[in-house]
Amino acid sequence: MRRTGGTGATIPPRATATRERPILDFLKPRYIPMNRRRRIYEGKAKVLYEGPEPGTLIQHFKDDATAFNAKKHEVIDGKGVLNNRISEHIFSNLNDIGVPTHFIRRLNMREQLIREVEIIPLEVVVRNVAAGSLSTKLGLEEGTQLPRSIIEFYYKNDALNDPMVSEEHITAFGWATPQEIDDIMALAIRVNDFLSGLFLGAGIRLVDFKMECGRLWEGEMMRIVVADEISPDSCRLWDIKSKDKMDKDRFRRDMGGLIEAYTEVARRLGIMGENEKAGPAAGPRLVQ
Ligand code: AIR
Ligand code: ASP
Repeated sequence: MRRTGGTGATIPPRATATRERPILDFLKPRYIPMNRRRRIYEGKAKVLYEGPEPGTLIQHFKDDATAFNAKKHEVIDGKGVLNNRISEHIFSNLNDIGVPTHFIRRLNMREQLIREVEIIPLEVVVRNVAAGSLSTKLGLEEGTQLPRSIIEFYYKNDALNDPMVSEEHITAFGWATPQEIDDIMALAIRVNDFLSGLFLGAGIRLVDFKMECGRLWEGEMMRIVVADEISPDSCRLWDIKSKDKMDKDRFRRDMGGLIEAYTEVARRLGIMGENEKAGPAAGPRLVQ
């Protein structure tokens, strides 16, 4: 497997002779080097590793960008780091306003600790403005404001190219129950309202986004939570004034400038450290 650039987890030096460890040493928490961790799942842009405690996983953001069901693939240095930070910001805000998510905390530049959930095999897309596949399908000009927000479901299946499905398909094939669909739609609306406001405050229009949900088991109880990631890879974000694209369409449509756009999203959300706001015009800085 390709190793990502130098920004991955740093591996602290390990005790050399295992046999010399004092008894009970195993009780101490310790880092598990990346290559020793059990890999649970590898997707196109992320890897999931076994977490430090039962019921947790580590979500690792790669630099890989794919489009059109991985027919187009490129490694874009730094994308994983930006998506990790942006997704952390969004998920921790969602947790704070009482929208349940799988997110626990960010661990390092590329990784976050998450709760293990049973992923529901649906991509839930919420649209506010016509763009992408909706524009193509219905012949709507990109940028047309929709009469109301529209929720769509796609069946997560690469071999089938993630086909759009209806609630009828979802319940008939047992991917989710009618009650779960209600919960997913209620979550999708709350996430859309929150994200629209968050981005509006940063001078960005939330055109549409994709989210995934999972079942979180707590003893006998189960609830639906927001899972996966929410980042410029999974949203369409347009600058309000210039209408510039600040999302993965820059890659899909060969426009270039993806890292610059994602960095600008992070900067406007106020999540880049003071030192990362490069340039002499950045104003006074905090002395650290
Ligand atoms: N999306 C869908 N599958 C993967 C992703 N990331 C997101 C797109 C876009 C929205 O879902 O990034 O924000 C709708 O995509 P489309 O292609 O159906 O118009
Ligand atoms: N998620 C990708 C896209 O938005 C599809 C893929 O990875 O193939 O185009």
